[in-house]
Amino acid sequence: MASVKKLFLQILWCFSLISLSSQTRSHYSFVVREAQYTRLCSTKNILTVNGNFPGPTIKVHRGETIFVDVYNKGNYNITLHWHGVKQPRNPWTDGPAYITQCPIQPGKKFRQKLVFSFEEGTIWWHAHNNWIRATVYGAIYIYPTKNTPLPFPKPDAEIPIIFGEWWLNDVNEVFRQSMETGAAPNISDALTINGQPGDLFPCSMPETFKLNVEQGKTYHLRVVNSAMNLILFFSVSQHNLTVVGADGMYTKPLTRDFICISPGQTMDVLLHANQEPNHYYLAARAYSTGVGVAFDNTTTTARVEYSGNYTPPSSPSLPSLPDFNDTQAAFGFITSLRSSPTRCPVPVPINITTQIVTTISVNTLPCPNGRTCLGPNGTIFAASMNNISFQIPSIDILKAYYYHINGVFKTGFPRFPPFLFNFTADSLPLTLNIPKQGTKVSVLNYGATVEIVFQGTNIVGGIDHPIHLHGFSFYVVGYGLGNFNRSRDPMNFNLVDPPYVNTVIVPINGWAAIRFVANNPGVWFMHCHLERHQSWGMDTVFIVKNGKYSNQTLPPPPPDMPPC
Ligand SMILES: *[C@@H]1O[C@H](CO)[C@@H](O)[C@H](O)[C@H]1NC(C)=O
Ligand SMILES: *[C@@H]1O[C@H](CO)[C@@H](O)[C@H](O)[C@H]1NC(C)=O
Ligand SMILES: *[C@@H]1O[C@H](CO)[C@@H](O)[C@H](O)[C@H]1NC(C)=O
Ligand SMILES: *[C@@H]1O[C@H](CO)[C@@H](O)[C@H](O)[C@H]1NC(C)=O
Ligand SMILES: *[C@@H]1O[C@H](CO)[C@@H](O)[C@H](O)[C@H]1NC(C)=O
Ligand SMILES: *[C@@H]1O[C@H](CO)[C@@H](O)[C@H](O)[C@H]1NC(C)=O
Ligand SMILES: *[C@@H]1O[C@H](CO)[C@@H](O)[C@H](O)[C@H]1NC(C)=O
Ligand SMILES: *[C@@H]1O[C@H](CO)[C@@H](O)[C@H](O)[C@H]1NC(C)=O
Ligand SMILES: *[C@@H]1O[C@H](CO)[C@@H](O)[C@H](O)[C@H]1NC(C)=O
Ligand SMILES: *[C@@H]1O[C@H](CO)[C@@H](O)[C@H](O)[C@H]1NC(C)=O
Ligand SMILES: *[C@@H]1O[C@H](CO)[C@@H](O)[C@H](O)[C@H]1NC(C)=O
Ligand SMILES: [Cu+2]
Repeated sequence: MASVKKLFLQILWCFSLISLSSQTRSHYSFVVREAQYTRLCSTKNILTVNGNFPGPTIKVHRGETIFVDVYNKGNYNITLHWHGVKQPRNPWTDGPAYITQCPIQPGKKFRQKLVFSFEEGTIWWHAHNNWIRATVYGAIYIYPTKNTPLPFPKPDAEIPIIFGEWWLNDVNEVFRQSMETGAAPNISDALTINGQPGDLFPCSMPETFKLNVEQGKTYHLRVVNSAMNLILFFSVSQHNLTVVGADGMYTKPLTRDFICISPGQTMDVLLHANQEPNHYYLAARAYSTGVGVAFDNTTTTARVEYSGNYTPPSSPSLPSLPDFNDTQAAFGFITSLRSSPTRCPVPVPINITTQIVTTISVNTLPCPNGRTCLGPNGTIFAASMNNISFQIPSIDILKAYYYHINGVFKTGFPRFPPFLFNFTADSLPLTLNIPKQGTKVSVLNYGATVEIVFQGTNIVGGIDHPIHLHGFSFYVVGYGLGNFNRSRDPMNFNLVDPPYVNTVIVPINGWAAIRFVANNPGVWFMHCHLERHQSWGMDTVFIVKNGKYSNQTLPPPPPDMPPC
């Protein structure tokens, strides 16, 4: 009898384990294919994963390793990137095309391993070649390890808030056309929340995303900015937002009435439903500072709808958002984010072995003979880091590095700007506009402590740039306006509780400084997450050499790496 009871209890225990972990999975199938979607009264085919837009949510616990089988059943080359997953010793399935892999061609398949380590909270995944990511993206939820509590009161429910951009025309055609003409790509026709533009757009009201809330409860918003080219402000009418995580790392709680988030950034945000039962708008629109730079100036909305007996207004009030060019509002928020460094895998690096200062610039290239170019003054738009406009090679850099294939890339990315001038002067000589072109990488020793200062410039035109690094999170130790001054600015660095993130917004007319430990061997892309700047060459690559021990060494590639 006792043993039967024990068996029964054991079975019960197994079931409870299953139900606890049933929301997470260790294997996913992602089928990339076209599907028909209607937005703004017009229907078109877009690339999706499993027919969903946004794509499926990956749910894991901290520290797990999972596999995603990616089938390409569309008509385009594709690669998928797991944004914010550090992938220790596993650049092979990181995803950026021609950096760590050749694309998965139509009809082909690639099994991608996702190695989660210290990430917790919310990150995301997206396509990483050309402009495919415009419709191919989704969220990644990372729960704490079993039996570890959250560092904030357990929310009553979790809700994705995934921002995107929608083009009425085929977005791949928008990209192709801009590459052909050298002009800036056409701006989007709508911003979206979870794929929906919201009530302010024609034909959109019935499908507007709704957050159904109960007064007194707390909601965990898993916020992802997967827009292509826009930093965003967002806010909920008459409610505060409390940020408790950013880029897959919990932060000290930060309560504000609006949030500023760039493409590539993710945030865990608590919304307390503490107002009168009613309908309220959640809204987002652009933060865009480039003088004369066209941008999608529309507002996307979702509705927060309280349960209860009341008559909702026919149109709830919109939250007030900062002006589109309010840098003070944006950076007032951005510079208030703080980590709890005890949660982070490495302390803030104090002794720096590798110092890098790089300009980040928009540029122009002369129009080749016989072509008509539609960039400024008949040129072609380009962009650069330290005056090198990155050229994507035709074999991936990781393969070339691992198998010693010559001629794919060059080492010696400059550690300092090749030419010093007043980077943030109001107007600069046109002779500075034209960058060099090349595929230059920085080689780092294993364990190097690296500091990078990103210096914005006003060449062609200044704007804020969200810079994203693959393979690492980094501490943002400082921001400033004007030209970075080595003898003055480091004295004000925050080496106590700087945010630990994977994307940093470099302010217009200013700079930002980051620090990280190069403890992840492999090939790692770094680029502006405004997609047009990435396409124009505001990119570079780090190669981190192997360390002494076998656990600090790049393993061989998986057997099914896509060929070029
Ligand atoms: C881009 O915009 C231009 C000007 O409005 C228009 O002529 C062109 O057709 C657009 N291209 C695409 C791909 O939408
Ligand atoms: C938002 O937070 C501010 C500052 O903490 C507080 O004064 C205000 O009452 C809060 N508003 C709401 C709606 O909770
Ligand atoms: C953006 O749109 C608003 C409202 O439609 C308008 O008042 C404002 O002038 C626009 N701003 C820019 C920079 O286009
Ligand atoms: C923002 O743009 C408006 C014009 O729309 C301009 O009047 C204002 O000076 C700008 N503000 C900043 C901080 O650049
Ligand atoms: C930094 O270097 C100094 C001098 O070499 C050394 O005394 C100190 O312990 C180092 N600090 C860290 C955190 O490694
Ligand atoms: C650089 O240009 C800015 C904007 O014109 C000006 O305010 C600043 O004084 C200049 N800095 C130097 C070092 O010349
Ligand atoms: C970049 O390099 C080109 C070619 O050497 C040069 O003409 C240009 O002035 C440089 N620009 C900057 C900002 O260093
Ligand atoms: C285009 O030409 C005008 C007139 O020479 C100049 O003021 C402007 O800076 C140029 N723009 C670019 C991006 O070359
Ligand atoms: C850098 O800062 C130092 C110390 O404040 C100052 O003496 C120096 O003039 C500054 N350099 C520039 C180029 O502004
Ligand atoms: C790797 O092995 C070395 C030596 O056994 C050990 O000190 C280190 O902590 C291990 N882990 C990593 C990530 O280097
Ligand atoms: C797809 O990728 C393959 C392998 O790199 C390449 O040869 C081919 O040109 C690509 N196709 C397109 C349409 O870009
Ligand atoms: Cu940029």
